[in-house]
Amino acid sequence: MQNQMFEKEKFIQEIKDNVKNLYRKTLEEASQQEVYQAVSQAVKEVIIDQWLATQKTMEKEDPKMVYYMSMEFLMGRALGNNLINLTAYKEVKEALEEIGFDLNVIEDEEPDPALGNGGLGRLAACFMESLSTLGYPAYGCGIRYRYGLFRQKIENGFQVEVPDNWLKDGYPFEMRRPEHTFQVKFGGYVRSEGDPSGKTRFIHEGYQTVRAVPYDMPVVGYNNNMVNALIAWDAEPEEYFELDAFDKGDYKKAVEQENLAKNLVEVLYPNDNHIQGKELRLKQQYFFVSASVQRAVARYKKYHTDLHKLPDKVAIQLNDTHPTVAVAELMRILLDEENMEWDEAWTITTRTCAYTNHTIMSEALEKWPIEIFSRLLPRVYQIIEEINRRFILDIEKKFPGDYNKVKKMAIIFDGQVKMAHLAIAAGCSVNGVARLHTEILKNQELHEFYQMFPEKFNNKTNGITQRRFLYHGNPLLAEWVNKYIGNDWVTNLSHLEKLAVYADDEKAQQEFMNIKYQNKLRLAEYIRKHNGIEINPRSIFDVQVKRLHEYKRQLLNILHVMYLYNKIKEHPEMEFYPRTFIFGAKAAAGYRIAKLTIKLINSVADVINNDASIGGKIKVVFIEDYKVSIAEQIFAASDVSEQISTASKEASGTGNMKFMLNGAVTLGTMDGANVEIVEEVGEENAFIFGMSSQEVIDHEQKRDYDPMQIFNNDQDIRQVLMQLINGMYSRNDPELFRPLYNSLLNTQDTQYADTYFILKDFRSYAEVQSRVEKAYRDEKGWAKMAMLNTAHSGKFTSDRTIQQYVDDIWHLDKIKVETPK
Ligand code: 26Q
Repeated sequence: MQNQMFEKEKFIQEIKDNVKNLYRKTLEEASQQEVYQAVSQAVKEVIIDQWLATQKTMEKEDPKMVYYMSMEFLMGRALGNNLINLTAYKEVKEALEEIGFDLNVIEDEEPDPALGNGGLGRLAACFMESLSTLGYPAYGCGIRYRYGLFRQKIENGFQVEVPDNWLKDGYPFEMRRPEHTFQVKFGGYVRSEGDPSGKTRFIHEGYQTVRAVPYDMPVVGYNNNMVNALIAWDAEPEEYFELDAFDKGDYKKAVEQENLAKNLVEVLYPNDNHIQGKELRLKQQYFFVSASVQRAVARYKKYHTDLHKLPDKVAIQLNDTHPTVAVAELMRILLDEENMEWDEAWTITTRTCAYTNHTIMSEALEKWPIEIFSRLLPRVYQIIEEINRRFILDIEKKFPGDYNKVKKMAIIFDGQVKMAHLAIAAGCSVNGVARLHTEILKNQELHEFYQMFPEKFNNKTNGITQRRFLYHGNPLLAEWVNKYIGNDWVTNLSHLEKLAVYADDEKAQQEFMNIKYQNKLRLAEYIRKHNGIEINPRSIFDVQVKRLHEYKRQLLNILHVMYLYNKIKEHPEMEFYPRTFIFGAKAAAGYRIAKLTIKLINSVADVINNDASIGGKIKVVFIEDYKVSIAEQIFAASDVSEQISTASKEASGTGNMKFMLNGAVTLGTMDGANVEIVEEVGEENAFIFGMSSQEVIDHEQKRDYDPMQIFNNDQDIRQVLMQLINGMYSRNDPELFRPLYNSLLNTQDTQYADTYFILKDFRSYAEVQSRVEKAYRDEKGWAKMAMLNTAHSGKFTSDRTIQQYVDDIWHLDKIKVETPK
């Protein structure tokens, strides 16, 4: 490799110097954490040279940039991936070995920055990495939460949330950039006055302000000297001397302003696919959006004078509706600060902004009460009212006399501001995140909008970065792939296709399965250490890791485990291939049914794992605190990838792609991107079950599904459900799991029983699970299937996804950064 930047002796000396300068210690005295900090500093220096070179190139070439706005960036650890992308991983590993350190152990010293919940946040992180690797200029814009997603502890089988103080030892891969501070204003009122030209001006007064101070985190491209920035905004109170309210004796306001800043960025909301309409959340949204839009406009004005051409240099992508207030903020700046006319400002805004939808779950559609919105953001609200007024005229023009359409589509209706409607009206593009999802948006959820703006709708099937989820997470497999087909796959994943010719090659099969076995040993060791459970590395590793949500149906999985356990107890002589069911999931702190499902999984694990009579045929493991770093190891070690959401509910899924890349076989429904995975790998290399999305939608519309009939007619299902309420898994409190039982059988006030069709799909799930077992007994057949999954996973790189965003929406040009001297 061409790495003079990591020349071994020099690098070792630098680590020694860093330890000395940072901690006044010698290497021998330094802790692992201190060595991690010292190594990271050394790596950061190299990155900064490339960062400067990238900046220079951008100044010279003046390319168009995308601002990817997201409330969440689930970056995962930086050190290892930065080394990989600097093509210095091996060199640094060797250098560290020479001075007695293990890079893997050093990497474990880094906290996982968990500034995201799950899929949406991790997608943003993969996108940033692909943008840099492909050489596209981009800023990620988000919030520097003091506390990321909670750490999960399991106590007595229950989830307990512990604060995630990720900044406590200092985070080496960030840079405070106070020179890019902006003011963000909240509250107050709007006064209008006519100026001499006769134009009405709107003046915002009596507001509170917060200073938005950015911390830039480098996002290193693979082997191309390109470094983009993730701008993570911190909030600081306005300094006292600027606070004239304080001089006027308004002590209360001064304290309020200080508290506002402190609370704003305190913590990430731990909800995933579920809205909590909290005022503070709206404050967070406007805070980072306003700062980001101001920065984008300021940067543009540094090099250009004509704001009408903003869309030639700036694209703003809204990661779901959470940053949608950006469209109104851009309008505000153009109208109030740049004195533009409405139509000019509107043309610029709509050409600049684009919206990605990540869900059709109705409880995740963002709406804000007018009362909160107008009080917190009075001027922005006025602008949204005007957008709405004009939009309603357009609706009436498109659907004359159809008041129902206005009702359904208006941005402000029934006392609420509907963020998705605003995003669709004010953007040039609306995209779903998998083909099926986009079709459902067009034909069902957003059908009226599709009729009105067919040209805006497009699909961008999600992807993942192979640099993290194969190269870094599964080094043995990465090596093996290199041996067979070279390493072009690192930047062009479609090359994996070349592995297909080895699928029948016995030697290749053995090597492939042996690597899987080594990875299973690594995970088994982790589980032994963290859970105190011994698992059989020769068993089938059957894995479901993702956020806990009813629609994802972890409950279906664990009910099926209970069913298998009953079968084995009834027929001890029955042939049964040993299986380890592995779960990992965090539940939103206030999501009662989700938390109870975690308890059920742990209770079932307790009973089954300690029942010597079944001879270890089944083990159940709940991995505590599922997060990006352990995820990488889990994908590498999995045989079966559980993707079992109720069809139509999972917009895409991205975990499904990470498993596939690592040679795990999908067991899933025809939902989200599973559909496209099956298309790529072939039906014979996946295990598909359950209702189709159309069947689900039909039942939902007809409201004709009755789970009680299944309960009454299927004795195995009945037995399992009775075990939820007879104390079999909750000896001391037989009623503990009653809410789960009720969720499946009792019609609730607002919901139907078994909203997610668990009983309806149970038989089909059990049947496909028994086919998995049969298939696994055929060692060669399974090896072939697993290998073909890796071979056909090329489509699911985020490089492909990003290229499609660039081609269809952003229209960026690549830049080429020369190696810094
Ligand atoms: C909104 C308001 C208040 C509090 C929280 C939220 C909130 C936060 C996070 C709402 C939704 C989310 C996250 C959604 C999410 O992760 N969606 C997933 O996005 C993935 C990437 O596109 C898809 O693969 C998944 O299918 C989808 O569920």
